[in-house]
Amino acid sequence: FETQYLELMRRIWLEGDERRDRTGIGTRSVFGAMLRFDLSDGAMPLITTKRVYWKTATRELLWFLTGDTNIRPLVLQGVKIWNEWPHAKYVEQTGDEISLDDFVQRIADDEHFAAMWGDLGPVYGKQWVDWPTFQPVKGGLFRKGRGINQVAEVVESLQENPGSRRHIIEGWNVADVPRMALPPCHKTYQFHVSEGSDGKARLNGLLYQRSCDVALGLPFNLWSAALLQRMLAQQAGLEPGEFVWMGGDTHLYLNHEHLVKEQLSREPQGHPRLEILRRPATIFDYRIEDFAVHDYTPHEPIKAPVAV
Ligand code: THF
Repeated sequence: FETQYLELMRRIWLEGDERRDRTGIGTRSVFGAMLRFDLSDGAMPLITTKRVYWKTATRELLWFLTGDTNIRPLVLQGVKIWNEWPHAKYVEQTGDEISLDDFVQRIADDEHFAAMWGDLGPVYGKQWVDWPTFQPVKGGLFRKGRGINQVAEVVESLQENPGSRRHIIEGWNVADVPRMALPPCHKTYQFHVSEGSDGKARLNGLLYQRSCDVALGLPFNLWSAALLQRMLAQQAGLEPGEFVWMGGDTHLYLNHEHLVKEQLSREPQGHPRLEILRRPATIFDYRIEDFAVHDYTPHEPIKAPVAV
């Protein structure tokens, strides 16, 4: 599997179109890409040619499942991956040239400040578990309805109607996109139940990602999507099946050249496996301690700046 990832990286670097992007850094990019991975026997698409902080990605996924969109709970757990966006917005809107570190410290120390400046808008968490609805009332007015918990509905539909082609979790809320700090990249998840050769029902998953930072984001996104699939399989009483990843604009940032060169010089090593240590009552009750990774002996981390 990892060979597919490295091959994609090589192809983008050598053959990708060079284009200017929203962040001003510039990318090389291909449009349309696919990776496939078999999750049976605990196998996970965890990259070994650099160390991937799978616990960080797991904390992020658990935070999505709480429905929260404020970075404070992540900051309090030492997860830094969303800090740049609220910081940039704060500096832009107030003219206060506070450093990123000082800003993040203030988010941790000051609950009121965090409520004002730590929110990313109605991003993943909100759409996944509380997609806003409106009901028409008299006179062309609308009243706020109860939000839709797409994740709970998928768990239910997997159990009640496994053969359905509608097991979908969608992040791209067209009406809400303008209010998001960043529109969703990993935007559509589809799940699918098939019968394995052993006669057991297997849960397959597909993630469609509209835009993909192959060096920094993709290792996180692969882990998180496969983890969500494993959790859903456990909840629905299914065996983990195949995981398929599809990318739209699939790119490498030009300032990630050192990472690309270094990573392409390395060989994958070992076959990491994920063990889920207990079966929580619902999909919303998992904790970080529930996950153990075995046989993960990656190469050294490779640092690279995130484009904001
Ligand atoms: N924007 C860009 N330009 N790239 C992304 O990968 C990305 N995301 C999320 C939203 N916007 C994005 C944020 N996710 C890292 C990892 C994931 C992120 C953002 C940053 C990162 O810096 N990883 C480092 C350090 C990890 C750590 O400190 O724990 C790494 O080496 O992996 C993709 O969805």
